[in-house]
Amino acid sequence: MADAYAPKPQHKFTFGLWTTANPGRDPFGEATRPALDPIANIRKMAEIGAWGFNFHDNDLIPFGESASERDKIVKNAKKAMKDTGIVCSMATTNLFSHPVFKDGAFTSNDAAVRAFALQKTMHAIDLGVELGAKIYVFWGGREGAEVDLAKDPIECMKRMREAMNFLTQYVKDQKYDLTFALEAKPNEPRGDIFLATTGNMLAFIETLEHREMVGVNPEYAHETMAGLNFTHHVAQAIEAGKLFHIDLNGQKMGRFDQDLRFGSEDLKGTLMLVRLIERSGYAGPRHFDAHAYRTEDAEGVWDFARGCMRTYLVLKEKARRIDEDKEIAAILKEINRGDAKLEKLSRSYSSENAKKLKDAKLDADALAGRKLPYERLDQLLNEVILGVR
Ligand code: GCO
Ligand code: MN
Ligand code: MN
Repeated sequence: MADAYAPKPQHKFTFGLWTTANPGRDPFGEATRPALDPIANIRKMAEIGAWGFNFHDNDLIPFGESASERDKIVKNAKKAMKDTGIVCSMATTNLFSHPVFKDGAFTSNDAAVRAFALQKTMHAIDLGVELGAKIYVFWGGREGAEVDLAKDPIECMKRMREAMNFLTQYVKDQKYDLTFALEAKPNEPRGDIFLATTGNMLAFIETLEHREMVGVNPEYAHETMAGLNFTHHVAQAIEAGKLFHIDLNGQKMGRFDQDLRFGSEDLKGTLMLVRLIERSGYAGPRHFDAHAYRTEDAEGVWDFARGCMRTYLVLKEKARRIDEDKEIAAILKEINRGDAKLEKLSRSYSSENAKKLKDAKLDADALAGRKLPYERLDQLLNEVILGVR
């Protein structure tokens, strides 16, 4: 569809190799689609207008593959990139599929498993950098517990910190141009996952040795599973200068991790998210971490992928309309009431300001009576979404 909503590399859309290669397997049923070769996957992403692809080490190189086979696959990936212009924007480690990680990776109670996780991650970082990745994501799917007695949660925080300090130093030593983005999730596959929300991650990052190299990779589905407002979490990350990457998808609140097509649920919330991202100056990838319904066949996967990008661009256009709407602007102006005299006193502390503020005449009843026309505001927003405004 070559119209105003056709995705182009400049939009910086990316997909994980695991997203479009998802074969439709779930805990109750086998795959419903054939396996997709990673090189064909990369080429197809480029063809439909994606700017980049992301991958877990084992999405590209099967676990335990020989060095010569690894080099062959890397060569083919580089050729696909050269032929199509697609870039590798992010890489990550699969620290969840192999049974060795059944009780965690960096937070495992077993020192040898923790060492193996570091070793695997260093190799995967080398691979990501070789393909040009500038961002490295950490999603600790197995870093959690079902039996709290078995895992000391304070010790697990310390182990996680040790791993991050070790790996940031490794990146510095290698002189790699790479930053880390930590991705939170409340549960699944573990009963509870440590560092459950983006807010937890932001606090944890401040305790790291090379915190300037580490930001977050919030995912729409993950905060939504926990019943939280995803846009607010992204906003906090932006304000802290820590939005390094983002995982976009769709999710019904409070359910299992559904990883639905972007915009397939909560269009209004999703629009607020796109508006936030676009107004923030965030220049990183718009990554879709989602997959096609299990009911789709191999071809339907690409309807899913096209749908994610198209919906993003439509919502971006809707966001522009909202910001150009005169009635909406008038209401926003009305409710954002400045007061130069009072703000001079309240915006920064001095003993003199404090004293003046304590004596200031502020009529709470009069303030409470000020108009806040949110019914009208939200209706206008709905009408933009519904396409009648
Ligand atoms: C999930 C996660 C993963 C990660 C991916 C990259 O819930 O399965 O979102 O898809 O994003 O492993 O680290
Ligand atoms: Mn997810
Ligand atoms: Mn994700």
